[in-house]
Amino acid sequence: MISIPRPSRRGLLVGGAVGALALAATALLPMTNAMAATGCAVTYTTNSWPGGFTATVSIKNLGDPVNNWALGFTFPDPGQRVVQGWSATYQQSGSAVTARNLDYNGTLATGASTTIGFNGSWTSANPSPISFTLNGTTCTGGIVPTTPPPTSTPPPTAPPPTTPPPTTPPPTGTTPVAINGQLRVCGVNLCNQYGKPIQLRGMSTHGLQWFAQCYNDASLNALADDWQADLLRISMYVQEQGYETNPTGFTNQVNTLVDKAEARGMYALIDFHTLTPGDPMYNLDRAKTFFAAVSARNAARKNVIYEITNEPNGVSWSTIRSYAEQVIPVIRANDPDAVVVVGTRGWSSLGVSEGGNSDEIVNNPVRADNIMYTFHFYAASHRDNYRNEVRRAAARLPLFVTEFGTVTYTGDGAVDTASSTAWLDLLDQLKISYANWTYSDASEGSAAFKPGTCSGGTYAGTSVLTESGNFLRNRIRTPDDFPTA
Ligand code: IDC
Repeated sequence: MISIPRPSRRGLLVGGAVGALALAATALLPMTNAMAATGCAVTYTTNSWPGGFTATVSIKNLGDPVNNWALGFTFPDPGQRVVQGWSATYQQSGSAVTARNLDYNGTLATGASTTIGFNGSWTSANPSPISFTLNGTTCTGGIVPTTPPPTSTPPPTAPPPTTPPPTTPPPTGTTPVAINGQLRVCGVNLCNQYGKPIQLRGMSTHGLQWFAQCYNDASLNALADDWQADLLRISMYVQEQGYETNPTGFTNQVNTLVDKAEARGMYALIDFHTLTPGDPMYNLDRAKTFFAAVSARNAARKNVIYEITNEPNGVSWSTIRSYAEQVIPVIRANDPDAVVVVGTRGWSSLGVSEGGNSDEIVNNPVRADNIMYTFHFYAASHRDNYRNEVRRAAARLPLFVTEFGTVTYTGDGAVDTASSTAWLDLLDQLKISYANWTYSDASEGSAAFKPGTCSGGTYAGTSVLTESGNFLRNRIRTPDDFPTA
């Protein structure tokens, strides 16, 4: 099928023993994959700032067509790490990195290229790798490390995610999950099955231990159909009469709501709602047990996102990070492709409420891919300085507003319409997904329904809504922007 000689084969022949052996074998036997000729060229470009960098890696296949590939390279400096990748899955062991194709870019014809990338961190120096392998064969077709000297400031924005060609047939349904399918993080965005950045807009339950009566078929129909919501956050408190008092019962309750969301085409964000105590390590064993159960049970579902700790407080970022690095593998073992959201310091304020900022995360990110970081705000309490930090962080970290209120951080008080509008305009502009606290009839300003609503049967329309509920329904039911090509 492939004629000899051709430039790619010549490239291969100078490539060394493995390629030469493979080619010799093809002269005697019919071509099979096991003896396919191999060869590759890699371009590695970085954009670097103190402590961090973005790498763009272009891979060209100079050998026979491949259906799956693994790109290997070694960082020259021991302080270099892959933090967050896109268009491939990354594994790092010591300084050795392996990037493996995703479904859409696994097939590389002879002469075809694909581009992948990642955000990285470095400590003392950030030299480019000097050698790459494709499916085990050293790439001799040219390595072009083009690394300009570090600049003094990070780039203003993260690189655009690469946009894979659609490999999925057009959606047959019109619900958020039917259109977007399995989500994944690409660059700093949440992307759909077409690799396009999207924003999910939805509501958070109140504590399931108190407001279970608010989550039934009628109320979830209203959320999906009348509100046109994309997302249900399922807030399972751990303390305050929550999970710790009945692990099996609360796990089942969460799973039932995952199913109700799925049946209506909504994403389900499973919130392990830690609050007091603020140290997530207090609940580490419970978190492992809970997430092992829900990730095994929901592995095949495309609508599940895991939020592993709600609002860490009074605890260092390095402790939160260590918690995340122990809980994420438990989820990945069962559900390897699901997005995981990690809480941040100071009640998920990116550190701001405890005097810090997002640099602590950028400089010391969680060592896992396909993750996002949590930001929470209450519009009447948190204003410009918080918005400025979100604007700054969003260029460098994938953010998810898993909870926010239109009122003060107590969950009560008057709706601050001006600040809430400024916040949601910013989140829309940055395509940051959000869930509002709360889809409940609690007697507090943050609740969407008037007290007593959940003892009746009507949830749709505006007559049952509070001022906060009306505001959110108006924001959420505007048309979504879910690109499919
Ligand atoms: C509040 C509830 C309130 C409850 C309290 C303690 O609105 O009814 O008594 O928790 O459980 C958060 C938390 C969230 C809080 C919310 C408002 O994630 O649990 O809910 N809030 O105070 N962080 C900032 C504000």
